[in-house]
Amino acid sequence: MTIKKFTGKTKEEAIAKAKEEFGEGAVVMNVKEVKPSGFFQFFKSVTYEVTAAIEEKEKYAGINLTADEKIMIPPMPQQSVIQGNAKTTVISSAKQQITETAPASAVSSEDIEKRLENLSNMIEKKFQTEESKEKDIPEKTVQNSESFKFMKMLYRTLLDNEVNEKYVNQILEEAEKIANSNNSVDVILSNVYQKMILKFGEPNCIDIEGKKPKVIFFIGPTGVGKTTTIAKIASKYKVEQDKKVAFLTADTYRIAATEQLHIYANILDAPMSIVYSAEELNQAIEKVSDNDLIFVDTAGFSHRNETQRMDTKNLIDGLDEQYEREVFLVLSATTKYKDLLEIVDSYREIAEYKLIFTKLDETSSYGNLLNIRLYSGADLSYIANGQNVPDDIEEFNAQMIVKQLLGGK
Ligand SMILES: Nc1nc2c(ncn2[C@@H]2O[C@H](COP(=O)(O)OP(=O)(O)OP(=O)(O)O)[C@@H](O)[C@H]2O)c(=O)[nH]1
Ligand SMILES: [Mg+2]
Repeated sequence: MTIKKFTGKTKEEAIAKAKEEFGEGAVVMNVKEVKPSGFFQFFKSVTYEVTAAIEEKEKYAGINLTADEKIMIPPMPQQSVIQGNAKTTVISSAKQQITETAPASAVSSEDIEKRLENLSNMIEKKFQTEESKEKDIPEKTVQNSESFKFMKMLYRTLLDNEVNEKYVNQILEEAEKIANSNNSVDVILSNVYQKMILKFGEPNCIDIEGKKPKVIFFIGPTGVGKTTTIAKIASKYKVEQDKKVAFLTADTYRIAATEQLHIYANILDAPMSIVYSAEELNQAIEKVSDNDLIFVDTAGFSHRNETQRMDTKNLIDGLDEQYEREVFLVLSATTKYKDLLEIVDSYREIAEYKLIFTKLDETSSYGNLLNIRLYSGADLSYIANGQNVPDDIEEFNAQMIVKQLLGGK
């Protein structure tokens, strides 16, 4: 894995530079706002520093980020084996690993170190508790037993966070190769962290550069937050990026549903109309085709309701070919894993979608984000974490979620 920093006037510019050099497989590990300093700081603007990583090219090309993937962990360089000193801090071993695997041109990676340091404190505490329970392990097996206890602790933490056992096993199987090579827990931790970020992949949000107007459908079960999420996202693009937005709703099942979207449209001073069929959809789009983004709200329904499912499918399929479309499946992070599997399967028949998770504020276990990402193979895009429009939404951030899944705060 090669890690390097890129700077730009905006976060997007820095990421674009990373992609230019590393290609589309580049994974953003960290984004930092760099405030100007020094005497002339008031005349300088903020810059952004992005730390990006890339797997070795030939290996990355073969990686499929879906459930049955087999990610090959590059063998650790021999020097990074820290014999008999598993207590070495994450900082030093991660640093050692990074400097050994990165080319000479790569800059240092304090951001990753800082991130891992927090994790390391947490791990260290849990680890000491484990250790005190198993005091009578013979001296010479300490290195192995520490890796073993660490793996056990990791296993429990991921399961506690409701990562499905199948994926926990997959993650640990990968880490086991590192553990068996006598690496310290710190090296194992930094590898698991990086691999989990790769599994999540980059967020795939609305492509605002494409042809205009872009028609964006929001589909999903009842009450997951489709309408609220539309209002949040539309407002973000209108206010922050000066995009022209319009709303359409095909949710004609509930009287209150159209009223809800109407209120948001009024606040944003954006046009809104109701459509009953694909034909009406295309007519309505034509009327607001000078907008950049046209958000289409759909009725929430039980994924077992075949009629409503076909209605939504016909609506999306009926979109005139001249328009670019994106479809987002909105899911609540509080829904049970088993139900989520049925939902993603049944919605797959409607259209190819990207995932939005809502209600992260109502759960402390984010395992389903990884489970569903791996099960469906669909990209994650936004996450919503509260009822406030427009504030409680952000682009999916793999670093934050992986940290939480590994027990960090
Ligand atoms: N806590 C929390 N509540 C949310 C979030 N997103 C939406 N909600 C709430 O969930 C409820 C349902 O939201 P809607 O936007 O009406 O959901 P919907 O998917 O459009 O519902 P239907 O159109 O009936 O299928 C509302 O009370 C929202 O305020 C979130 O991220 N966190
Ligand atoms: Mg709704």
